[in-house]
Amino acid sequence: NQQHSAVLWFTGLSGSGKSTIANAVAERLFKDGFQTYVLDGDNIRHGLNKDLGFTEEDRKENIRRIGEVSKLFVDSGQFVLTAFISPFREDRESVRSLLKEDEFVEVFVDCPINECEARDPKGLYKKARTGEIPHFTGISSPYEAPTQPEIVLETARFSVEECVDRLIHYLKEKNWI
Ligand code: GGZ
Repeated sequence: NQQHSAVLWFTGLSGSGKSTIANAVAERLFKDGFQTYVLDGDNIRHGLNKDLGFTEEDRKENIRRIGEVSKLFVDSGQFVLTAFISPFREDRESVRSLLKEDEFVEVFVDCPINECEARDPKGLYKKARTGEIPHFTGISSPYEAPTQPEIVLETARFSVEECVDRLIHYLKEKNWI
């Protein structure tokens, strides 16, 4: 009696709420007895990908490796939630193509840049504006919004709890949980 396994691939600007929502969803799934794992900057960019920065080339490689790691987690029977900006459509589609159709859920964490910049929890937008941080997503580096995401979460309009509920509802509708 195996659980469904899939990647919930969060994409969105810095400060949009990807990690917050991914961790809250993971907690809900875990409490309900599902195997889950969250991949984010803390456990990937500080370890496996610590050789990578934020040039276009490095971001592509970052996402490629995360895609491969995600596939391993899916093969091991878990829900894996990834929280990376993943700014390039082509890279996200490459990850999608590594997996089966019902194993990849693109979750667009949609938040206007002015709202992300107003939140600026780590002061990074401020540093991006002064040029202290180069090629910062949304300021001096592009973000390509998904065109056909499975789910859109508008975090400037809905609370974290509402966004979590939305995603849980999606998984229930699919009969995966
Ligand atoms: C964007 C940057 C940058 C630049 C450092 N551009 O809000 P955070 O801090 O915690 O999340 C951002 C994180 C982005 O790493 P990702 O691995 O998600 O990016 S990508 O998918 O594009 O490879 C931000 C911080 O790292 N950060 N410099 N220049 N975000």
